[in-house]
Amino acid sequence: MDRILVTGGAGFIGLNFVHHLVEHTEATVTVLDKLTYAASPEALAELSSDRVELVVGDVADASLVGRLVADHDTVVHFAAESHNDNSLADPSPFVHTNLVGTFTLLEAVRRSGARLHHVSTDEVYGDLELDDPQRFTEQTPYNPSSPYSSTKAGSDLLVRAWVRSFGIHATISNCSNNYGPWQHVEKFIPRQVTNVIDGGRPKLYGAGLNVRDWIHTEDHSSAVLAILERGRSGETYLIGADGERSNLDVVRQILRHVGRPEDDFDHVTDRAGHDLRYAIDSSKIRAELGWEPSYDDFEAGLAATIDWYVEHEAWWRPHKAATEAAYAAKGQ
Ligand code: NAD
Ligand code: TDX
Repeated sequence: MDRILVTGGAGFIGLNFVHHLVEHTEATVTVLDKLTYAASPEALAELSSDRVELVVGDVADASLVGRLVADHDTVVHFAAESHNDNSLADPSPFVHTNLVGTFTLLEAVRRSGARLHHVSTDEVYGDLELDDPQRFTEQTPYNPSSPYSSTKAGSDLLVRAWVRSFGIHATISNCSNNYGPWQHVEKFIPRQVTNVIDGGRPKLYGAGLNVRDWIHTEDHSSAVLAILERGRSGETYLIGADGERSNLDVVRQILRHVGRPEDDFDHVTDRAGHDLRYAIDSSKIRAELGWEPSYDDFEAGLAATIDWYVEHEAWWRPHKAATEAAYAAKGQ
C-alpha cells in the first residue's frame, strides 16, 4: 500500500479519507475526481504535493483510468453521484458514474492486479420498520429503493461478480449516513445547520419520523483504512456507529444548540419513495478487524460540526442560494 488511487477524493467522504491517509500512513495518494458540483478541491490544496496529487477526470474514462490504475497498487473507490433527491430529478449521471464508472474501474483492476476497495452504502438493503429489532447485516438481501441506491447496489454486485468470475482482489464496505466537515449543503445536516446560521427554519420532509444511523466521517475513514490493512479479500464489511436518530430529533438538537425554540422548523413535501429507517449491525468489522468508532457521542460530534459550518461560511456560502432555490421549486 505505497501508492493509493482514491476516486472521488475531492468529495465529502473522499477528501476526509485522503486527510486520514496522509495523517496515518506513509502512502502517496493520487485523487481522480471529475470535480462535479459536489467537489471541494480546496480541501486538498492544504495537503503537501509530495503526498497528494489531483488528477481531474471521469472514472468512466477507460483510457485515463487504465493508465492511473496501472501506476498504483491500491484503489479506493468513492466516486459517485451521491444525493437521493438529485437521482429522483435526473437518474442519468447516477447510471453513468455509479454503474459505468465502477465497471470501468473493475476492468482496469482486472488488467493490472491492483487491490480495490469499493465504498458503498447501507441504502442497498432498503429500509426497516421503526420497531424492527433487526438491523442490516452482511447477510441482508439487497432491496434498494431509489435510482441512487439501486445504482450503488448494482455497483456492489459488479464488484462481487468480478471477484468471483475473474478473481480480482477486492473488498466492499456499506456504511451508514455520514456527517462532519465538508459535506455539501444539499445534504440534511448541512442544509439545516446553514438554514439556522442564516436565521431561517430547518425543513423536515414529511413528519420527520424517518430514522438515519449517523456516523462521523472520521470513523468511516478509520474503518476503510482498517479494511485496507486487515480486511479479507472478497469480503463485505458493514460500517456503523450505533447512531440511530429520527430526523426530528436531529433538527431539535440543532435548534437547541443555537438557543432557538425546538419547534422552530417547517414540515415540507416528503421525498418520493422515502426510506423509513436504516440501522447497521457492525459486529463483523468490530470483531474481525478490531475497529471501533471514536465519535461515540453524536450530540458532541454534531455540536462540533455546527461550529465547523459557522467557521467555514466562505466555503459553503457560494452553494447555498442555488441549492435552496432548487429545493423551493419542489416545495421542499
Ligand atoms: P459526494 O457527492 O460528496 O462526492 C462525490 C465525489 O465524486 C465528488 O468529488 C465528485 O466530483 C466525484 N465524482 C462524481 N462523479 C464522478 C465521475 N464520473 N468521475 C470522477 N469523480 C466523480 O459524495 P460523498 O458523500 O462523499 O460519498 C462518497 C462515497 O461514499 C459514495 O460512493 C457514496 O455512495 C458513499 N457513501 C456515502 C454516504 C454518505 O452519508 N454521504 C454513506 C455511505 C456511503
Ligand atoms: O432538507 C431535508 N430534509 C429532510 O428531512 C433533506 C435534504 C433531507 N431530509 C431527510 C431525508 C432523509 O430521511 O433527512 C434524511 C437524510 O437525508 P440525506 O442527507 O439526503 O441523506 P440520505 O438520503 O439518508 O442518504 C445519505 O446517506 C446514505 C447520503 O446522501 C447517501 O450518499 C448515503 O449513501
